[in-house]
Amino acid sequence: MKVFIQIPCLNEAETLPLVFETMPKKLPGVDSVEWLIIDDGSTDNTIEVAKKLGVKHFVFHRRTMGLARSFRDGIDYALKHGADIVVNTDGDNQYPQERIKDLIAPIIEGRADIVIGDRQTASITHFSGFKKLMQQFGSWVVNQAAGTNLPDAASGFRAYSRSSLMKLNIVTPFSYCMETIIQAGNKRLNIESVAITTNKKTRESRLFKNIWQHMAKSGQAILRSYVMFKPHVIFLTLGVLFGIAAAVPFVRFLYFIAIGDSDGHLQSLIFGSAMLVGSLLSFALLVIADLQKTNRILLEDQLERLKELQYRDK
Ligand SMILES: Nc1nc2c(ncn2[C@@H]2O[C@H](COP(=O)(O)OP(=O)(O)O)[C@@H](O)[C@H]2O)c(=O)[nH]1
Ligand SMILES: [Mg+2]
Repeated sequence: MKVFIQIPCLNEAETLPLVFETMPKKLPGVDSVEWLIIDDGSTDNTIEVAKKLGVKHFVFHRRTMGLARSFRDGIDYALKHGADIVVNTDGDNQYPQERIKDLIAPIIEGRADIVIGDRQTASITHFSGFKKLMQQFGSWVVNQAAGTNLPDAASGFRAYSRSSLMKLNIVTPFSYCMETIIQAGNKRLNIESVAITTNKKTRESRLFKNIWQHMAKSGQAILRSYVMFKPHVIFLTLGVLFGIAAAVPFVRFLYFIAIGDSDGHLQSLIFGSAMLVGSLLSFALLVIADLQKTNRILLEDQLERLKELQYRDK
């Protein structure tokens, strides 16, 4: 059993030593623990610091390519080097590395495919009330899309089994956290949560300037996942709403004709027609999205087989 612990880093020279203070060298039930840094074009001495701390595995990006891409490249490296489990933690010492043993336990015991460290956001003191509310709402939306019941969908502190990584494909450039849950849920992987307490904040988030940007980007990622995995939720709802908005003025128009008041009321007819077009378009999009979904499933099946071949005997 080989575990890779990966840390995506963008200029983390200052906080990496803190992270490695609690980084496990050995784990119960594991033969070898490997540390992997994905350097996303750092301009400080992250790499030298990591080497001094004993890191042997690196993935380098000459230019910053973003967190999702870094995550993907880290996974690729780990699978190529025979990882049975990949753990992800952050370079800002936000997560308690000493709890990695609890993250991997459900996978080793064969109960779970993915384990997520639940930050218990309701009790984080440096989160504002609004941020806590939004975290809960975001998790709820993700759970709806994934058919899961996870308390903390945005946590990056996670363990993935090798087989789950063969099935997951990250396509959004940005928020892979929500996307992986929605994909995993729809692919019927078993996701568990482990309650953790986060460490003291070392610095502001570099991924988001403020909570609004965070919400906009997360919203985008969630919406895209919905269109991919649950297109009927969006297009059927839109189609029905537009349909109702069309029916009401049409009925009104017919009613006036029926009572002999055929004078005008053209506005109802025009508005109703526009709504009807909207409704028909939504249903047409639903058919297209459904066909695309079939294509995606076939493609993903191929990809999984390809990965199994590519990483075989590794
Ligand atoms: N690869 C990559 N990693 C990043 C980037 N921005 C932040 N990170 C890393 O992602 C992790 C989380 O970043 P952080 O700023 O703490 O965001 P938070 O999750 O909102 O707290 C850290 O390990 C960072 O080094 C980026 O643009 N590219
Ligand atoms: Mg952080």
